Amino acid sequence: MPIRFFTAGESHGPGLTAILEGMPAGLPLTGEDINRDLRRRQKGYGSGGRMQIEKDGIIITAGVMNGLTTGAPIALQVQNRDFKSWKERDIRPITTPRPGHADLTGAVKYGYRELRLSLERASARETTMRVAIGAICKTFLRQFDIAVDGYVSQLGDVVADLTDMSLDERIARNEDNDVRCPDAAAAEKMHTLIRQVKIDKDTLGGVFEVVARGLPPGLGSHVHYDRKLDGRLVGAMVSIQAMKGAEIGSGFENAGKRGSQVHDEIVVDESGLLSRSSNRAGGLEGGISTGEPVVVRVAMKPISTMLRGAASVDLATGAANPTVYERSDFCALPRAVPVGEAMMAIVLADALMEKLGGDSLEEMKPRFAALRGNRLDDLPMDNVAWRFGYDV
Ligand code: EPS
Repeated sequence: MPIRFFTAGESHGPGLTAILEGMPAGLPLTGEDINRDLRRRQKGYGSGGRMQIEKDGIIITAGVMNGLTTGAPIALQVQNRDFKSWKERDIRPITTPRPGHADLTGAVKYGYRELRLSLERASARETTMRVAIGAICKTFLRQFDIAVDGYVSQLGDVVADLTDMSLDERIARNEDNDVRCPDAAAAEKMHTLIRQVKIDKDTLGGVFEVVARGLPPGLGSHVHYDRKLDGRLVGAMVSIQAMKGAEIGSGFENAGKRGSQVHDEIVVDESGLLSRSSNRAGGLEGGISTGEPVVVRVAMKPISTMLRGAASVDLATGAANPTVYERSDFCALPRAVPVGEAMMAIVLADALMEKLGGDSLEEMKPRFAALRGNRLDDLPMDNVAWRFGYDV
């Protein structure tokens, strides 16, 4: 894989760190390219108090000189402002695990004698660095006119009506309101639902969609499981904290239909360009991009930290005990959209680099321009009989 990255850091520790390796040399990159998405990740109705404390801003300490990437690993840091209120404090132990969080599973795995040790690293605070790395990958993809965006399509039981809205329109409206939903009427209902859930001391999840436009055909591969772009995208999405499902295009809806109602017909225009009359495959066939927009839908569970508490067991006493509330979000779905975009950008930048090779943007640009496309001219067929030719 051309791209590798690591993140490190605890939710309430001094800060977060990341290293991204594999970016080519010569990519113009500023802190603002990253901060724009960091700000988007901090904005969204349904957040708890933490987002008022943090003001995430990137510090780049390696791999970018004079405004251009050098091809060396890029090192990134973000400070946790909240750390100053934890620094000098004796920290109360947590011994009652929250169902749905990593409290119990982390303690079983690592032998922790205090559950905060799981919480600190399992926290979605870590997504700050995924967004930072994703923003660099988006900057790389923009060099090839590839855009990655997202929006909320369902929050709790409120489903947006997007049937008559083009992808371009959905994306143009994704920042119109504080729940990132392009359907204004649904957005209002979502807002009301979050307000109610706060009163009820409960939490909410939902569904968001991430879309890549401008991706060339031919990225990924059908030849092996770990090179399939659909598998890589779904894996990346469910690796995000609280994501429990992901589908390509209308995957689950397609499952209930007949083949004739599902598959995207291939048509050719007078210039010899092949295209599709629909995109139910979500831009991927055989684990390879088709050239249509890549669409991934992601299901987020409601956050497991609930103000009302949940039935659990105090591991220190062995007695049934409801969970104790730790400050958290009521609904983080709108803020998860930039995180999903980031993971998609990372996977697609990786797949594009795999296809192009090269160590600098200068080398990659002409290779991109020469890629085979969806044109009859690009696809000469021999149309003659042949043999397998194996000597067995
Ligand atoms: C989180 C709990 C909350 C969220 C946090 C994720 O943090 P705190 O307990 O400090 O209020 O706000 O998200 C972030 C800090 C962030 O930057 O997104 C959790 O338990 O996952």
